[in-house]
Amino acid sequence: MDRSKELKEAARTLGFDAIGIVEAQAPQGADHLKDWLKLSYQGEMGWMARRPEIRSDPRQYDSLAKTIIVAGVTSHQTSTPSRRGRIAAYAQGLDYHDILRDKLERLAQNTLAVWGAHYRICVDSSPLMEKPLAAMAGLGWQGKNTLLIHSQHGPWLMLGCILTNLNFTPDSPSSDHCGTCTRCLDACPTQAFPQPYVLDARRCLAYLTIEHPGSIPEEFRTLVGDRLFGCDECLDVCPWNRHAQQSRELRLSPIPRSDLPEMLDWDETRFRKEFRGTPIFRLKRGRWLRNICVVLGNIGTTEDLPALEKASQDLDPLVREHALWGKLQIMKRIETDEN
Ligand code: B12
Ligand code: SF4
Ligand code: SF4
Repeated sequence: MDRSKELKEAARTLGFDAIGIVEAQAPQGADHLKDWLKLSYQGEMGWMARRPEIRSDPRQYDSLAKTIIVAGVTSHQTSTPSRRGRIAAYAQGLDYHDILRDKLERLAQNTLAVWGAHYRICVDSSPLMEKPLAAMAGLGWQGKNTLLIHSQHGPWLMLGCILTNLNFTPDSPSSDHCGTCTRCLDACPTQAFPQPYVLDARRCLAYLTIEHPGSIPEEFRTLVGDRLFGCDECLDVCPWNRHAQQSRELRLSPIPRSDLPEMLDWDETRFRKEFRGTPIFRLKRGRWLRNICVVLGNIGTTEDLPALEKASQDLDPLVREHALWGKLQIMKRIETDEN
């Protein structure tokens, strides 16, 4: 059998939802990374600005690479967990970085290693532009929300790549099927798209609740709504969701969570114990409690005040500041309701 076919067959057996092959080269539009950085759209993600010439050209990252295999696993969840506070679909279960790395390693071991090839696995944190590479490998197109849209799985594929020194027949790139649709741009609560296909991360709730290290700017706090971790607004509204199915990857299934006031009381040890192996673990306790305080400020009731009161004495100033804000918001709501 042709090696590309064998590889794709092995990927399907391992439960990948999409796979494609692209020659190792700078993806189309890679130059826009520099425009994006010039506008400081990366905010405090300093690692995005480090050595952009490597991020925009995979050959500079791995000089042996001739081919990039791009694979995806859908994170789509069809049921909504009942607890207060929303977590982005990709982060409701175990950490997708570990899951994809594990799957890609098995794929490489079953194929590339048998063929004696050099390979390197990349999931998210390596300096690669995964979305434009996926588009060139035929998995879909980069939509106006900047995400890779797959014709069956919509915007829900989580991506990972294998760089290898073997040559394969590449797949053809997909064309843009956004047409006149602007649903994602219109749905964004913070107007984070300065223009279609471009995101200012500093305004994005995924950035503000996950990557942003400090205090959440006041202008965005009410817009956070009940989002505890990440945001799925510009994914949920995409019409290419109509055929999207529940993820078959059981490790991505939602893990039951405690209620917000209870989690607000957790110390570092308890936080680590509860969230080890999940994406929330990377946030560390301070940012997680910061987010809980903002969400309670937006949706909490009188019953949440004692937990916020306690958190307003926390040793971490980040938690203290947001707990005071949360308490004030609830008290303002009670006052308005009484008048
Ligand atoms: C940094 C980062 C973020 C940042 C910035 C996001 C962004 N759009 O750049 C933040 C923290 C905000 C973020 C949020 C999310 N992320 Co993220 N993130 C990344 C990361 C690490 C790098 C992305 C990147 O290179 N950005 C830089 C810009 C320049 O890239 P770009 O948007 O692709 O730029 C293209 C266009 O915008 C255009 N362009 C850019 N500037 C300009 C300027 C002009 C003038 C023009 C014309 C065009 C243009 O050209 C560029 C090249 O094609 C990737 C993993 C990786 N290694 O690739 C994951 C990744 C993109 N994230 C992912 C996910 C799932 C999310 C969230 C959905 C999580 C959530 N639910 O909360 C949100 C979605 C928000 C959104 N609409 O993008 C997935 C996306 C999978 C998919 N199907 O597309 C990835 C691929 C991780 C993975 N391994 O699966 N993320
Ligand atoms: S993830 Fe949410 S805040 Fe970020 S761009 Fe999409 S809709 Fe806007
Ligand atoms: S919501 Fe519409 S414009 Fe946005 S990515 Fe989906 S199809 Fe494209």
